[in-house]
Amino acid sequence: MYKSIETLLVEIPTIRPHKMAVATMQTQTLVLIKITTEDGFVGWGEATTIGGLGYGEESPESVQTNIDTYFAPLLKTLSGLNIAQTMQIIHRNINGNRFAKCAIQTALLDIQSQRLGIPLSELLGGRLRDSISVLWVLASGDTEKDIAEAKKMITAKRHNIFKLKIGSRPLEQDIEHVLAIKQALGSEISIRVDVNRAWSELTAIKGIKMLQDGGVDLIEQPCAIQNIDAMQRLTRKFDIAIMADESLMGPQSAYELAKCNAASVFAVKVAQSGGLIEACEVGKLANLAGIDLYGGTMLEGPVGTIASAHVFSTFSNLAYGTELFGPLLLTEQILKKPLQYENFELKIPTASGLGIELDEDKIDKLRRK
Ligand code: MUC
Ligand code: MG
Repeated sequence: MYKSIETLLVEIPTIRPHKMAVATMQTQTLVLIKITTEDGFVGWGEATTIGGLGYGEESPESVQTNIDTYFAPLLKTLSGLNIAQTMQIIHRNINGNRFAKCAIQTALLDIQSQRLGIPLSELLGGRLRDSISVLWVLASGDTEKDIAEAKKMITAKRHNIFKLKIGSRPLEQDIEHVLAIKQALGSEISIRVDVNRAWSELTAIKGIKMLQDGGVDLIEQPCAIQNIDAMQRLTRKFDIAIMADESLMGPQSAYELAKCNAASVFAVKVAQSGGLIEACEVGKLANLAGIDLYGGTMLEGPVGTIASAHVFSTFSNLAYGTELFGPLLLTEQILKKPLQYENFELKIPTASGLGIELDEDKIDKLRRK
């Protein structure tokens, strides 16, 4: 049934350095998987991460090695099974590796929805919207450059919500930077910050107080991944939204976080969740627990971005929008027709499957040989 299972590492420079507490990116390495079936269907998936091993537990190289060595041979023995049965056997045989599992599941869902002639969102229960709002991340590291970048985005109707990456500088400098941007853009523009787990609880208490008073709307992952107790205390202490990102690693951790009220918003990421179906489960769990949702990114290229968009289109509550801007941070496009960003939103394709067409010549030029 599966004729070939290929993995590709595609190197694309970013439009500017992207500075985060965990890494500074100048290039993104897209991790793509292409599955071709004997009867001529081609499905794509993506397992891109950020900063090598700086962000997640899987690196581009480890995903490629693990898919080529373990996943692909196993998958080739599983012909005739549906996606649920296939993923169950994969889970029984392979521990961890959420990013790789997500990429494989995405490609299988792409194939199945093409086979059925429906957009992938319909296989996940059905979309509630045809487009989703997308914010932009200001991370040049320079306050004036960030303000100019934001103003350009607002004028072009590309983005009107901004997330600022902080945590790598002393607290006072970070706060000054954020509040200067908030003041320059005005009260209408929503400003959020992502600390990428850089603060201790005490620093977080000081920082969040100042940011809340300055009109910032949301604090993302202030403390360490495992420090759920601190997240819980901060969520209780402040009115401002506290969002779990790195701490949220799929349905089980969504349950743990929800159970102890350790966040008021969840940043759902398909790869961190371990798959598109699991990301939907996280969304459902958040709904039941009264936690708001935000559509996160691992700064994927167009495959992971549009797969995420299909998932987020099914969420009944997407109160904080999404950050699906990954392809816009890259200097090269790898689709025959680029994703449609307009009026501050990303359009979700209506064609079957993921609804995108890869430019394989371009990919071949950019891939690591
Ligand atoms: C993160 O921590 O949210 C998402 C957008 C961005 O700039 O970095 C990522 C990771
Ligand atoms: Mg984050």
